Amino acid sequence: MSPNQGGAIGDLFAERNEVLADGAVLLRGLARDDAHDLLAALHDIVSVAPFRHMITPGGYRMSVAMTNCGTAGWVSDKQGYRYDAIDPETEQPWPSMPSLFRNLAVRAADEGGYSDFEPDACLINRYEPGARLTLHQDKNERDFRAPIVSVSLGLPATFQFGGLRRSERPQRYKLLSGDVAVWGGASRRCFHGVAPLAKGCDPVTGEFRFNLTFRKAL
Ligand code: MD3
Ligand code: FE
Repeated sequence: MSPNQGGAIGDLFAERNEVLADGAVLLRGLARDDAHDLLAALHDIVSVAPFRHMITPGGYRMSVAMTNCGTAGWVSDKQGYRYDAIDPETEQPWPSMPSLFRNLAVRAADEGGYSDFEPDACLINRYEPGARLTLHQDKNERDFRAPIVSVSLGLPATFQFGGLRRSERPQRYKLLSGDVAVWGGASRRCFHGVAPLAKGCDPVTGEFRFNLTFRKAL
């Protein structure tokens, strides 16, 4: 079902959902009840593939710490950005994607109007106070027809959602723990970023914000 075809209150496309742009929907609180279980699964992943601060091609250390699960993981170093089946730190494959993760991503894509989403990559971002992601486009994936599903956990963040040019002033959205966004269609190539995280304490994640982004990378 397309997000634009919501009918009466209580319809499949719940009232809490918000269309952000052509192809982009925010499913507020979709993962709220799963927060504890998602974090437990995340701890298992991190025990195999620890968080690390990657280096950008320009030589800067990213303020956001990252790891991955799934067949493909997003990596950055002085050579550039790419997806790799092997974790460069452990020289082992990334941990497999837990079914709890996959099922949530597929359900969210479905609710956002994208059936048959087959994510093979899950990038896990960890924000501490002050950490941010400057405006960028996601363009390392092979096929832009598949959407990206993002799940926010823990401390709130201000998400910046711009247009197809960096110069367009972004809209700002507050993302809370359990919020899930689906980005596809025309919104897939939009510039976006995350403002520096404010200090706080979340009952599940403590002093961090985590973001899971599910992609079909290969
Ligand atoms: C809009 N992560 O890892 S996810 C990223 O909260 C990234 O950690 C952010 O951007 C985070 O690349 C935001 C939301 C998101 C993801 C992909 C998009 C928004 C998007 C692609 C196109 C447009
Ligand atoms: Fe991104």
